[in-house]
Amino acid sequence: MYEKTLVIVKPDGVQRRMVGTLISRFEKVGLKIHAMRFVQATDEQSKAHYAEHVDKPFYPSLEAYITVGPALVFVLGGTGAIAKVRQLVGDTEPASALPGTIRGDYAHQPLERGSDRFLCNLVHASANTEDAEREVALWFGPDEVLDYAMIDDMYTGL
Ligand code: IDP
Ligand code: MG
Repeated sequence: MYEKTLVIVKPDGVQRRMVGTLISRFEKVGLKIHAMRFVQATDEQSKAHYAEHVDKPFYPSLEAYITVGPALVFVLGGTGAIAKVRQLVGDTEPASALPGTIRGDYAHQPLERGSDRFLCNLVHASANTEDAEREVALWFGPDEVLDYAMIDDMYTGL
């Protein structure tokens, strides 16, 4: 099924000049960009986006991390895109993320879950259908999520 999912290049990805590299990883597997915005997230946006984590002990460090500088927020689409993007992104903990995943390849920070410091892992990706719908609507208005044909769509049937 065709799905849309929300992805964020977090501030560490921007500050490490990895925006182009990371977008490229998603384009290479055939995902389509439907929306994109460069944002300095507010504390309120962090709390809304990470609602499930607001009461956890690590939340203050997560909010400090996601608001430390601008982030690139975007919507990607494709068949099974939600699970596909999560697979590409890899495990939350950089040390456990498999080689070949974005976090496994580029996020070398040795911090583990339970730390009260920043757990920098370069990208966010929606975890499931419900989160994807909620997160896309949180960051983009309906008119900002664009549907259009890719070059390969134009040759279908030839
Ligand atoms: P996910 O990003 O792989 O979906 P979640 O468990 O939803 O992982 O956590 C959201 C984000 O919060 C993580 O990507 C990471 O930046 C941060 N985080 C998660 N667990 C911890 C922790 O134990 N300490 C510090 N930060 C954490
Ligand atoms: Mg999550």
